[in-house]
Amino acid sequence: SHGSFSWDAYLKDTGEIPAPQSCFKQALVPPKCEFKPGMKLEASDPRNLTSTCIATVIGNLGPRLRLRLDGSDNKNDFWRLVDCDSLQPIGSCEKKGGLLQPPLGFCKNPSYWPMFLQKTLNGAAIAPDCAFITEPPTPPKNEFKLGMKLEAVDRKNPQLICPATVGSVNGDQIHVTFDGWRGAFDYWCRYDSREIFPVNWCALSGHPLQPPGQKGVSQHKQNKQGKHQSLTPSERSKPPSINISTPGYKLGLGESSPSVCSTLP
Ligand code: MLZ
Repeated sequence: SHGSFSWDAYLKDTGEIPAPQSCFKQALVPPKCEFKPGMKLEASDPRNLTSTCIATVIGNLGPRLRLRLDGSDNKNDFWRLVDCDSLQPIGSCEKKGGLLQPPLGFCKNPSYWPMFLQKTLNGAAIAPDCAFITEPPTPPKNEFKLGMKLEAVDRKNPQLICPATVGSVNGDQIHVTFDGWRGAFDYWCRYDSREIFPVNWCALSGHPLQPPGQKGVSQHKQNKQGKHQSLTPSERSKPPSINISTPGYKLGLGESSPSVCSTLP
């Protein structure tokens, strides 16, 4: 229903096969989004996973939320599925005996945090408990095979989900390669990443799906085994031992100067 791209014709055309649903840590039926823009919730800070912060829903695409940490700037928005365990209702942290933390890069003096927190929550729209969906189970092992098709978040443009192919498998990691692009957007992730989805997930969830790129399309059509020869041998060889690309974390200003941040809009 979004755009003109159809998996059906594309898969027939190329003779390639979708990765089975059982490969993915995703619900059989994509969850509904009960969050509305402006609602507040608790989220773990993508730049500091041990701390729980207040976040505001900026928007959503289907069941994916665009979130901003209160007290952070508008350059560090991140995306989470509504069935993600790192999201919880306001009050959950306190119930567990924890304390809400300012985000990394808090835009005010740390001594102002308690007052900031009080003012932030006073009169705020609070996301209802029913909006938080239990995370789906993790598949017991990596069942992805070379050449299988999927839909994947473009981490450089994290609002986008795009047609992709498993370019390599190494232990618990898979190499996500984007169809019709030359490799600049490709990445390694764990098989149980929440950023990869079965074919037709976007259509089922109401999320837009980008069409494949136009780079090397003729090569792609010759390539019925799903081998992606646009990658260099070194790109294909090994996953990184540590994943330094924390979702939602844009490298840039402010890391070493947490007392400074840009003005909120
Ligand atoms: N504006 C960007 C979008 C690229 C999206 C690629 N997704 C795999 C460009 O055209 O470079």
